[in-house]
Amino acid sequence: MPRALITGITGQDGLYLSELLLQKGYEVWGLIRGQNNPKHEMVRRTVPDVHLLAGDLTDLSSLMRALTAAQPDEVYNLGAISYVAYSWENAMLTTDVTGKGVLNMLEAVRLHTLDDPSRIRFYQASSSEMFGKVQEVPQRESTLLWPRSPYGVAKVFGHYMTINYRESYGMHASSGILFNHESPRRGPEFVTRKISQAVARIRLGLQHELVMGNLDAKRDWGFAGDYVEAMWLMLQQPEADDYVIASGETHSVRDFLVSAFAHVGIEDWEGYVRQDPRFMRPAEVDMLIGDPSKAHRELGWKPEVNFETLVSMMVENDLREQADLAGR
Ligand code: NAP
Ligand code: F7E
Repeated sequence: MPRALITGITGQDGLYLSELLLQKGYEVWGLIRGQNNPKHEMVRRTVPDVHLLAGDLTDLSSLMRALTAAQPDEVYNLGAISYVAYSWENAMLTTDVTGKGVLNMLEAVRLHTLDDPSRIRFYQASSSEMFGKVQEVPQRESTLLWPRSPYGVAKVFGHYMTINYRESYGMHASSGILFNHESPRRGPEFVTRKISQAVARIRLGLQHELVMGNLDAKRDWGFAGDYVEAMWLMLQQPEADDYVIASGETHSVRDFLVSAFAHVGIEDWEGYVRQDPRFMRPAEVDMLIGDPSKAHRELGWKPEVNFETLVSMMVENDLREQADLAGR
């Protein structure tokens, strides 16, 4: 039975990846931070077969202890401060967790496998935010990186550190450059879930206004359930490498709004939406669109859920969830 250790187990991707690996017959271990993490129970309920370990990406010795306990064949480093807007307000913390946390995890794996550094396969959750002010359209593995936020800068550090450990120590360390991926499990601070929740509440008469930031930003959105499959595929390759994982389509935030409101039969959506500078960013990533052809070719990976299906899935989920919460 192969064994996997996942950091960021309480997050969107951690849950989907745990389910995928359990289905594949893995023994799954998850790292959870804090002395009384409020998401502990949610993880227990959602993926009861996952073994949970205490640890924090900023604490190297906790990562070493986790490796000793889990004895993994594969490590998926998904833990991060991942909310871009928050990263300006907490740039140093973001650097410590999202950037230096990767170095801590790589170093823990290296020290744990001194006999054979390729014994553990390592996945780093890199991000399309690294492309920032895009230097090429569409973005591919070779596109020059130009991050636009403390989060993006921290991810660039983690990305190059992963490549450096692969080149320096012969580690099987891969970096997945994943474009935005969403789901009903997406945190409500991210724009897609903020919209799907608000649209559901407006339809149910529980909310009357949605306050937004920049509606012109464009993103290449996919479904998280499809994207975790790509993480696993990367670690099954004989050689470690870097891969762009994207849908190859781009849509604006406005497109997402139109589609979400249309799903509940509201066409005159503009009457419900107000923009506020509070949600504008000091530096915006205007447009992202990925070229996933290397992943198609070498991993045989293709996403199954398209944009419209993703929007419907999220709005339908929130209609049910919000109705339940309102006791309807
Ligand atoms: P998420 O839902 O925000 O989950 C982040 C996870 O990191 C949570 O489990 C969080 O734990 C954990 N974490 C935060 N600080 C930590 C620390 N100091 N030590 C250990 N764990 C810590 O993110 P996601 O959407 O699942 O994304 C997974 C990874 O992919 C992240 O690295 C993200 O940056 C990256 N990524 C995401 C996307 C996307 O579109 N979703 C795209 C590209 C890359 P708590 O619950 O305790 O806070
Ligand atoms: O913003 C605009 C905002 O916060 C998307 C993370 O998973 O994907 C995610 O980062 C766009 C931006 O995601 C609001 O300005 C407008 O242009 O949903 P988001 P993100 O910043 O793209 C990347 C790939 C990651 O790696 C990150 O971890 O939407 N926008 N109005 C808004 N965004 C938010 N959050 N809230 C608004 O009201």
